[in-house]
Parts: sequence; C-alpha cells; structure tokens
Amino acid sequence: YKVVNLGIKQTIDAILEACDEHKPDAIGMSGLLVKSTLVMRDNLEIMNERAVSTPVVLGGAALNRRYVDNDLIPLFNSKLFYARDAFDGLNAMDELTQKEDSPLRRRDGEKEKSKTAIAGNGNAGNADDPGNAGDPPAMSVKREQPVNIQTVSDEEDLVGEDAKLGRQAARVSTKQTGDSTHTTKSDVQPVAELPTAPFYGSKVVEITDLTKIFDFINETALFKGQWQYKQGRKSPEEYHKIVAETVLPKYKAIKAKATRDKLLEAKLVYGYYPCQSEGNDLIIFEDDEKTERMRFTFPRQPKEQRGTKNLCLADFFASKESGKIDVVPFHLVTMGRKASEHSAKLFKDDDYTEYLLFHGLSVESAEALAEMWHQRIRQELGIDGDDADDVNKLFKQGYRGSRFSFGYPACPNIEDQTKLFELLKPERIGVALTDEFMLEPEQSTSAIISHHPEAKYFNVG
Ligand code: B12
Repeated sequence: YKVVNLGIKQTIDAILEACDEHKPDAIGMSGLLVKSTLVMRDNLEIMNERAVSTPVVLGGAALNRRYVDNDLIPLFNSKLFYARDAFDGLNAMDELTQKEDSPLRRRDGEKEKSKTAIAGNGNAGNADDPGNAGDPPAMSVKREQPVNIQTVSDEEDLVGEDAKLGRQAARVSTKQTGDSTHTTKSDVQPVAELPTAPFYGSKVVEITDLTKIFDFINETALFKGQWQYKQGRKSPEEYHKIVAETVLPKYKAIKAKATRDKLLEAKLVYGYYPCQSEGNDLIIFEDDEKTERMRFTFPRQPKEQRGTKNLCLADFFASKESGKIDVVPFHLVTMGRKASEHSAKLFKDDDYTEYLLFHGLSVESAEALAEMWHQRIRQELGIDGDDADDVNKLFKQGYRGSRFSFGYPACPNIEDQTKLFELLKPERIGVALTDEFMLEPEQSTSAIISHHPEAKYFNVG
C-alpha cells in the first residue's frame, strides 16, 4: 500500500485537505496519549458534519478496542477500524480494498471465519487470540450494542511501563467513572520510620557511560513492543533462535552506532522535597518543612469501583495529622534532542528499518534511565534492601515503593507536569513542556516516586 505520511499533530482540516488531494482508501490516525484519542473523537464528529465517508483506521498506544467499540463506532457514520498493531492495519486495508490474495489472509483459514463474523456484527476481533501477524482485521461498523472486550488481548502487549502496570492497571481510561474526589481514606498503613532525604532541592546529572543505561533496558519491551519481534504462535525454541540469530546482533549494532555517533545524550534532573498528605492532596513544602510551596490533588478510587481499596497516591505519604514530615522524590530523564532529530531524519529519508531500530532503542533508553535513577534514589534513601537482584524483576516493581508518571492510571492528570517542571526546572537539561503537556524531546519521561512499601500501581475509575 502507498502511505502518505502527514506527520504528527495534524489538524483535521489538514487531514481532509490531503484526503481531497490523494483520494486515499482510508485515513489513518495514531494516538500515543489519551488526549490524542479525544482528538480522534472530535475528528470523527467533524467528518460526520462534513459528510466525509472515507473509512478510518485508528491505532496507537493510548487507544483501546473498548473505547473504539463503545465510544467511537456508534458515533461515526462510515467504516471504522481499530488496529492493535501494524498487521491489523494491513488487514484492515485488505478488508477495505478486498484484497483476497493477501499473504496475511492466506496464512490461516480459521481467520477467514473470524473475519466474516467481525465484518458482520462489528465485533472488533478475537480478544483471546495470542497471535500477531494474521489476526483478524479489527473492522467494525456502526452497531447498537457495545460489547465488553478486553483491552489488552495478549501478554506480549504488556511491555515497558505496562508490564509493570499489569493487565488491569495498564488500561488507560478516557473517562473517570464514579466519584474519584471523595476523601474516605484507604487502609494504607503509615511507615514507622521515614527515610531521610540526602538533600532538599534538585540536582542535574549527566551520564556519559551509556552501557550503564543499556544494562537497564527492558529487552522484552524493546524487542516485542518497539521492534515488534513477537513470539505469536512460535514455539519458545523457535522464538529464542530468532532472538539469538536476528534480534541480538541488530541490538548490538544499533547500540554501538548510537554510542559511536553520540546519538544519545543522557541527562536527568532529580530532587527531594519535604511533604505531607492531606486528604487527596500532597503538600510540598519549602526547605523549611513548614511553608507550603504547592500541592498536587490526586484522584481516589471511586467507592463503587470493582475491587476498590479507596486508594489515592496521597495515602502513601505521611499525613498532616501524623505531624511527621515525609520526603517525595521526583525525577525527569531525557536521552536528548539528537535522538529525536536522528529519528526524524531516518524517517524522512525513508530508512524505516533503521528508524524502527534506533527510535525503539532511544525511547527504551529513556525508560531504562528512569529505572536506573529510581534505583539510585532508593539507594540514597537507604531503602534499596528490597531490590530484586534480577533487573527483569525490577521492571515488574521488584523493589520497595513505586515510580508513578503523570498520565499513568493512578495519577492521570498530565497537567501536573507543570508543577513538576516548577520543582525540577528541566529546562536546564534541554527538556521543554508543550502546550499539550508533552515532553520535548520525545525520549524523555518524568516521575513522582513513593518510598512506601505498599505503593504499587493501581487504577482509578
Ligand atoms: C515506551 C513508552 C514510553 C517511552 C517512549 C514513548 C514514545 N514516544 O514512543 C517513554 C519512556 C519515553 C514514555 C514516556 C511517556 N509516557 Co509512555 N508509554 C510507553 C509504552 C509502554 C509503549 C508505547 C510504545 O512506544 N509502544 C511501541 C510502539 C511501536 O507501539 P504503538 O505506539 O502502540 O504503535 C503500534 C500500534 O499501536 C499500532 N499503531 C499505532 N498507531 C497506529 C496508526 C494506524 C493507522 C495503524 C494501522 C496502527 C497504529 O501500530 C504500532 C506497531 O504495532 C506505552 C504503553 C503501551 N504499552 O502502549 C506508554 C504510554 C503511551 N505512556 C504514557 C505516558 C503517560 C507517558 C508519559 C506522559 C509519562 C511521563 N509523565 O513522563 C511520557 C510522555 C513522553 C513525552 N515525550 O511527553 C501513557 C499514555 C496514557 C495517557 N495518559 O495519555 C501510556 C499508554 C502508559 C499507560 N498505560 O499509562 N513512554
């Protein structure tokens, strides 16, 4: 298929203008953050208003089948497809263009049956199917009854942050249900002896030895999530052979290139701040431990939420009533502007394989640096005794406390990045906040850290 790539952050006017010009079989939209899924909704509504009937294929990390099925399909007047991955996208295109001899389609006769069923009732795919290539096209047409479909249909999709967030918590919610502002506390117990901050305020750090960061790369997330080398229906032996013979040599080569050409510039800002909780708020004090500097307000699990424990991030910090002053670390890490520029150049030059390899490495390096520095923070607080020896267990929160990023299910308010910027001043390491509260360069991530042993990922709403 010929793809006309319009690039990121395109307005619906620009998309429809390009549509008039190129007369495509379908419009594709991708959304990494929840905010972009809301823009997709607006775009579909505008397409309705303007009676544009070009089919649409939607994909991206923040999107899920349930949202597409329950919220978007009922509102859109034309054909809408949810693509869990690029293969789903191809299947959707085959469906649209009726390409019967597609190798993807020919792979498995079973699939034919699923496809017909899906096209008939608008159900968006086989949620229990552990396959990848060859999955049924996730085509849906407008229908009356929303179906409750698992968002994450495959353990292999639980990569990176999601591997830690877990199947339940990884589900990004586009809307809160129930009252998440009530202040009925959870039964999280106070920590008997609070750790001491090594300093108050923030520090800038530059890491020149990239091998230290590479040691913290989640290879499952990189190989399966970024590079899309999924096991699917292959046997473990077959898959390990592919990893050993194809993936690992590529991994070694791209790390060497990134290092040799100085394409990754690892920097971070981190800091410790005195704090106390009050209801759903976390109060950050000035260094005098008395004067209020700012406060974060976190949502609390609604009382009616299934399996609720009334959890709220604030509960993991010493309360005002306790009279104790707690410490909250924050950090923001980046792999630098060059990583974004080099990725963009590879993309522009149509060097897609190299792009996928390098971009994947660069974003997972950002996550690795965050993991690595979270460990340093635990060491500085003297709470690293519970750290797992195996780095792969660290990726599944094998340590005391948690590292929450704004935009995660427990602290979905991405606007809180503004307050984090006020505290850490990451402009010092060349990181800026966009109007949509995204970090620039892209290969950056931020976090609020709790040392509380009970602090683990959870979902609100
Ligand atoms: C890796 C990752 C990161 C990396 C890299 C991000 C990046 N730019 O690529 C890092 C560590 C930098 C990062 C940072 C952040 N992240 Co992050 N991240 C992820 C993670 C784990 C995987 C995303 C990814 O790269 N996947 C691999 C790529 C190849 O897959 P993909 O984008 O999904 O695309 C595939 C399909 O979706 C499909 N597809 C996509 N688009 C389209 C379009 C069409 C037409 C078709 C056919 C198919 C298709 O095809 C692709 C190939 O299969 C997701 C969770 C998840 N599992 O999805 C969270 C996630 C996207 N991140 C999230 C958040 C909150 C953040 C931060 C804001 C956290 C923070 N406070 O720092 C920052 C923002 C960074 C910034 N620059 O502003 C949230 C977003 C939810 C929200 N609230 O909006 C997620 C969903 C995690 C979660 N469950 O909360 N993140």
